[in-house]
Amino acid sequence: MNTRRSFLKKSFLGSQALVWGVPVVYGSVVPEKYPFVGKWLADPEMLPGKNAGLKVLGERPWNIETPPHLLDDKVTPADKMFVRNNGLMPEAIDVANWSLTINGEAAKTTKSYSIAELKSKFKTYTYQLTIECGGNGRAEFNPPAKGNQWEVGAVSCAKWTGVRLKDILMDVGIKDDAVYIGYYGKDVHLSNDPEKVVISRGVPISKALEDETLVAWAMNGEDIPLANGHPLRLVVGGWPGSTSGKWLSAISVRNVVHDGEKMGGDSYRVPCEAVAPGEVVPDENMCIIEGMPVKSIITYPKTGAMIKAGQTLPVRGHAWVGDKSVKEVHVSSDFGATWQAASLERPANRQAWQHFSAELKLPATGYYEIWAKAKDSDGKSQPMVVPGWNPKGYLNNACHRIAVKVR
Ligand SMILES: Nc1nc2c(c(=O)[nH]1)N[C@H]1C(S)=C(S)[C@@H](COP(=O)(O)O)O[C@H]1N2
Ligand SMILES: [Mo]
Repeated sequence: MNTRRSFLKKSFLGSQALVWGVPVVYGSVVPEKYPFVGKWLADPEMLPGKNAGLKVLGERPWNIETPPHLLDDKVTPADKMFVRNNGLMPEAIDVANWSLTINGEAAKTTKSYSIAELKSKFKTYTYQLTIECGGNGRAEFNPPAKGNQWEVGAVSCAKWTGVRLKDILMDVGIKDDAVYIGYYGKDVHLSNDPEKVVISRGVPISKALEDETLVAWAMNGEDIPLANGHPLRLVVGGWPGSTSGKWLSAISVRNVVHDGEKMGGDSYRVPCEAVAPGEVVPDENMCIIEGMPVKSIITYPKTGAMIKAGQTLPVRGHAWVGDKSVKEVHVSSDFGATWQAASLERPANRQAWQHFSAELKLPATGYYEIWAKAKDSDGKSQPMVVPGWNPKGYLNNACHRIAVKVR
């Protein structure tokens, strides 16, 4: 880990000898400030353990999305998990001395726990939990919304192991006026100013007390990857990813709606009532995003696949929805004129995505689009078109479409 980290550091400093984290083979030939053509195209493997096929949207801070065909696993492996950082990852993490402090005006007392204490004091649970960035799908909004231009791959569903936040909060004791929790993490502000908080979001106390809301130290049975929050993170399944605080060091129990960094303004908030695209929305008409809307992705085949004529095409993917469950998934190969029911599996547990699969008959050679559409347990479907424009481009749950060619 240490060598990887000093290696990372060199490339962050923009050393002319390294591009994409590797030496420039003929580097001695070029002048000192030579602007390397490939400079801006970071290599996802510069982050320890990440897959070379991921798409880097930015490297300061790191923002990396997973192309849908790399999300084909039922349980997202560490190397294929997207990364959404708002600041710089903490360095020199000392797991033995890491602590989680519970405080806040609605906590009966202030208490700190080491990771070893969390493990020994409370019962351990493992849940598979969907984490989707609130801005997943932002790239499709028009007028465009500022921010990382996520396509469909800012979503993951790994197996998280830890203790229930509820058990910790019960051990500390919460007052009757507790309405919200807010997290704090150990990442560093882009300005390097230690006084500045990168992000400090939270959820209502009712969500914090759900069985599946975890303080986790492991993912898929191993240490959490550094970029995904090692050594401790909050995991709030089904809500915007921004509520799942990484590098977790404190949780405040609040008697007001948490007012931490990125809880107000346009951050993770959308117009309470629909607005015209591009409209300026007054602050008091903005509402905090809660459970994520129903959505699905096609993870097989890969868009652009060439298929031999006369075969049926297996199609598969996942569907998910914030606090409900997915009831149905349908697929279409004729631009939505007809829809075929996919077979849909039950989730591993609440707030885990559900796998779907179907066999499609594609009658002639030529170009096809495969569309998928999920419906939740309240009867709400994904829209065919990009829904509800909002200033920061959140909550695009439009149907995923891929293209294939039969020849
Ligand atoms: N401390 C901290 N926690 C954080 C963030 C961050 O920048 N710092 N980003 C949030 C956002 S916006 C998302 S979508 C998820 C992404 O989780 P991942 O990077 O593990 O995929 O982490 C959330 N937790
Ligand atoms: Mo996010």
